[in-house]
Amino acid sequence: MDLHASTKGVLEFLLTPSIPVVILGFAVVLLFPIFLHWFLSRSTAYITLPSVLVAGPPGAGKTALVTRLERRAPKPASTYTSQTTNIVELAVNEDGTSSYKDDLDASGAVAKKFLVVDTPGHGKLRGATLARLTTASSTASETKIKAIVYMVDGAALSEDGGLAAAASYLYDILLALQNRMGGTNSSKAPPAIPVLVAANKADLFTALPAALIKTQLEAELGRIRTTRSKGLLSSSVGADDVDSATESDDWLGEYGSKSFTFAQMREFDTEVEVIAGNVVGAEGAGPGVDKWWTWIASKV
Ligand SMILES: Nc1nc2c(ncn2[C@@H]2O[C@H](COP(=O)(O)OP(=O)(O)OP(=O)(O)O)[C@@H](O)[C@H]2O)c(=O)[nH]1
Ligand SMILES: [Mg+2]
Repeated sequence: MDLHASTKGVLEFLLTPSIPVVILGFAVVLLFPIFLHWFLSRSTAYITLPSVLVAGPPGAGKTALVTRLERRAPKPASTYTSQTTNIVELAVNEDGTSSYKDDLDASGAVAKKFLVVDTPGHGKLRGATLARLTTASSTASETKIKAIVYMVDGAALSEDGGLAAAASYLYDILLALQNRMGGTNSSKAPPAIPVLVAANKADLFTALPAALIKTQLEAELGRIRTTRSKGLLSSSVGADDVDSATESDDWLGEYGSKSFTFAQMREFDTEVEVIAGNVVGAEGAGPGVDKWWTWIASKV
């Protein structure tokens, strides 16, 4: 009886038009979408795994590397020119010490899962890869790119056009990272994305050592920088018309510096490291992929 009376009281209160009830109704109507948004954005952030972007000119060995890591086998799958992005899920143990050959699922160890994104190297398909870098800055909950592996064919750099092809794509990527750090007007900078230049095919005797690849790439990036800035000047009516802000937007590294070095990217919170290795080749013919794996494992 008592319960009956109290429910009746509550019902009566709710159904009588009164200020508190109207306010309560408005609060529910207004707060529900906000709560729903908070709930949904929280759950998507949870399922987005950290990812590592593998980019580089065609034929560098990106797909070979990704399939070798995915299969945990010494031999990669036979590859062909990639036309689409291929994403694989990999895992490393909590302290990042497990080898890519370890099957963490089988051993039941606690593993950090992450994605490796193999992108096509063809010039016409690079837009999507570069767009991933610029969208990563706009909202934090989107693709969580933790690192970039930029692959080059260490034996093709000395060939005709090999160095130019390797450097021009790298220029675009580094410039995207630089603008991403400098281009935000919010005080909070986006998380830094380090770059590994993976000098591949070290098993071939024509492959250059990592230190030489580093200086050659730096020199070529410096040349590209000069060429592009001259293009900017001559395409405008007069030098005075050049908006200095847009000009420095296209200038990689320390503005006005004579030669480019990867160390200049530190100003934009971007570490660049060059490590040689090889995906295929006989045991002992080269350093293999272990150093690259260790680098990747330390960044995810
Ligand atoms: N000798 C040698 N050859 C390699 C090595 N890694 C990859 N290759 C070969 O290089 C060729 C190109 O490799 P892919 O993995 O298809 O190159 P990619 O970077 O994915 O190229 P795109 O998909 O066109 O951008 C293949 O024939 C590989 O077998 C290596 O470490 N040493
Ligand atoms: Mg490929």
